[in-house]
Amino acid sequence: MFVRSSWLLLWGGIAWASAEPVTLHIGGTFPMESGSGGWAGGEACLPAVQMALEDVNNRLDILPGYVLNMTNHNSQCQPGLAMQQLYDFLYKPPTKLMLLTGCSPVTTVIAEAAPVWKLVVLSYGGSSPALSNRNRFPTLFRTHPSANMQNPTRIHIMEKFKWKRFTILMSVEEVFVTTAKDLEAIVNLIKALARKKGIRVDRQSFYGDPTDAMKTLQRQDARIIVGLFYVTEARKVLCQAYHNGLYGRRYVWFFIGWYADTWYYPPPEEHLNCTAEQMAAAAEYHFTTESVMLSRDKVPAISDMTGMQFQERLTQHFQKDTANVGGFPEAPLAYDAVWALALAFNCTRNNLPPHIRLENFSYDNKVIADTLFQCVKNTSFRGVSGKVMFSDSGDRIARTQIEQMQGGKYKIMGYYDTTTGDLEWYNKEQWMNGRGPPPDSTVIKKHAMTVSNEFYYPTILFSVLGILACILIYLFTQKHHERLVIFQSQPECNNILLVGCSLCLFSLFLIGLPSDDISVPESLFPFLCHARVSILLFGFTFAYGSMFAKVWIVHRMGATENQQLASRQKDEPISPTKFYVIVAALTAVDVFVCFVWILIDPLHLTEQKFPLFTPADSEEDEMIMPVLQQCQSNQQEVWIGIIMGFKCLLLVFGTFLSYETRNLKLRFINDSRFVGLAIYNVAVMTLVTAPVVTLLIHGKVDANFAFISLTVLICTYISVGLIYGPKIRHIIKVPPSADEVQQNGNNGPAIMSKIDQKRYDMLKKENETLQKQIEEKERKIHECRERLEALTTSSETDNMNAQLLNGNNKPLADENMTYSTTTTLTTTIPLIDLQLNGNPGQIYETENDDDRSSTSSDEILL
Ligand code: ABU
Repeated sequence: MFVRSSWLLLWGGIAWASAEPVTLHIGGTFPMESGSGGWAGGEACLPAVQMALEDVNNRLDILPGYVLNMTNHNSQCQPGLAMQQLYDFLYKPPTKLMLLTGCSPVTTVIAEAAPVWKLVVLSYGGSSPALSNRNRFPTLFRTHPSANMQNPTRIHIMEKFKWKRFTILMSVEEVFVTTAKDLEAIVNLIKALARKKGIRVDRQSFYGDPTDAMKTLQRQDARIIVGLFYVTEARKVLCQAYHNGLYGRRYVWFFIGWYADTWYYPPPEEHLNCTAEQMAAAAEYHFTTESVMLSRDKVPAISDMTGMQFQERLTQHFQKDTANVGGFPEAPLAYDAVWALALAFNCTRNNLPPHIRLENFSYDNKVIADTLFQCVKNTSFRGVSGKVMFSDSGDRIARTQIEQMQGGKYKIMGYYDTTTGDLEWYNKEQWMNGRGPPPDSTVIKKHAMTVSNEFYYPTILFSVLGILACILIYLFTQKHHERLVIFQSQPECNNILLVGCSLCLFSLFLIGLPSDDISVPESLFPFLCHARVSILLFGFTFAYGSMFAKVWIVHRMGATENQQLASRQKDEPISPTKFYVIVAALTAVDVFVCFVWILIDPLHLTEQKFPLFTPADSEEDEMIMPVLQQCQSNQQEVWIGIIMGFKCLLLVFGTFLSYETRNLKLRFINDSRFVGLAIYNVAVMTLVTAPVVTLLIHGKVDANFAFISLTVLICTYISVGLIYGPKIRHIIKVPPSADEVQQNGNNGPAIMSKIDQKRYDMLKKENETLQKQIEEKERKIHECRERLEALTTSSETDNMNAQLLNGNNKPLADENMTYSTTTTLTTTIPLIDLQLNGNPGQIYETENDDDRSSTSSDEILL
């Protein structure tokens, strides 16, 4: 049985071998040159197809009894020409069973028309994503992967080098338009999924001449550019890139990877305005992406060759370096396309009904066409380009290879597997100047305009000294609180002044932030804003309010209509509560305004941007944008107006009160004149600083800070100095005992008003005059006494006495009446003051009026 079967098989084989093989005809278009632009892949793909036909025809197990024959045309990658060639295929016998096409524009027109003649089209060189449309191209299959395959790879590389912005520069061909759209769609999808929010893609297109598009790229400051065009246009773009300076350290170009290795050398017939060196310089460090088209597998393909063996065999067809052979990278695809076609024929032959033969195909034979379509669709084999199988849309699935030009040679950087999303990266990339990947756009670095250290630290030093001085003064006055100069100066009120000044000085720490050395996190900025305003505001209110309270009270007492009451009050202690009430009232206004402000229109960080400038010492592509960080409310002007208005009113009113009370002095506000001086100082400084800071030097950080700091420092130092300086000096110079005498005797020069001084001088003068009068009277008395003594001792004494007793006794009685002891007269002196107060001129009038003088003396003595 076995012997009989073997015999029959052998006999059949001999019979088949001896029979004339049936020829199956196919048509092929090959772009042997790129014409006005396109892919000239036929140069290598045609020999590869011929090699495949030869190999298939030599195989006994594939299409036994058949030979494949191909009629081919040079399409020049021109769709119009290809249409004419299609008619040739169709209307010139023999009937073609299938068509092989290369170059997308040609594949597009042929694959769109072929279904009319029930023809299956197999493309070895059509990369256009548009070709994946089954409705438009119902009978198209391709061994060439879609150009879309590179898009996920490109995005992955962008992410790897942290490029968020890139520009597509493309030629207006459907293959590139659809590729660009697919790339944009991926970017939009990424954006939608929020994986990379900032990613942005722009597109520039051109037809034939890229000059204008290149200028636009330059204007747009494009740095990462994905080029989608055929090689002829690629050379034009590169030349323009050279002339427009769009190459070098700051730029990264992505080109299509299937150009020949030396594609950038300008062919003389293209008349490019660039030398080979210029083109090489512009091409350096660009990247390419292309689907892997040659299997590196050691396992032989269906043709019994590995990918490498195929390449070696094909290389022998060319006399020149294969790097310059058009379509050499795609040749494995063309070779595998023939094998796919042969296997599909084989499959169709086996699957046709017995009465229908493959060679009987006609352009209206639906059965053969459908069977052939199904067979191509189900094709699966190991080719020299890798595993060959087709998706539902007729596309080939393949890995992507990434290369970079380094020193004029392409180096493999890695591979990307679209199906798994894995990037195999060899970290061999190089960058101009070796500084890593360039940024995707001019890096604009924000530079916060901060207070310079030269201003900040000295201010802080003086602030600290001021605060320390306030603390020491407080301790000093506490220690000497029993001294009248302190006790009678409303120390509680002065302590509020010290607290206020310390707060004002402390606010300078915050107003100077951020400084060169100290930055403030953005999250803390609102807090800083409110702290600055509140501390300065309350500091001012405490310090100025305490001084204002003093002049206010002095003025009120000085202006009292009942002068007698006022003069009595002048020497009475004043309750500190009065001062507290005034300061508390002013503080309450601040608290209310601050509270409402923070509640309804809080301060927040705003950034005022200033013109960009290029740093002098930077080699990188960066510009500096000065940014002024400000505390801002939506209704800032309103709030500033309310606060400034109130404070200005207080300052002006305080100045007026100080002027009004300049000559008044209360014993228990012994420093009111110094307070007045301090108020003048604060008013002048503040009323000058406020408009200068808000209007003239706004935006000048250092000047602004310097002005505010100087004002605060001068105001606080002078106020504290004026109010405490004399007191400290007095306490140090005058011992406490002398202090008492001075206070009680009312003769302390430091604490006597002008009016008191005048009165004191007048009284002194009057006292002297009275002294003289008394001396004169005593002298007269003395004379009278002497005369009296003399009379009593003489002999005539009796006679005289008789005379006197008879008719002249009145004068003697008067003399006796005016007689008084020395003691009595001396006691009279201080009492003259009282007489002066009642009627100052009286004393002088009574000099020759003994009666009234004695009456007066009697009254005083009583
Ligand atoms: N790899 C060559 C593709 C040519 C084209 O799609 O037109």
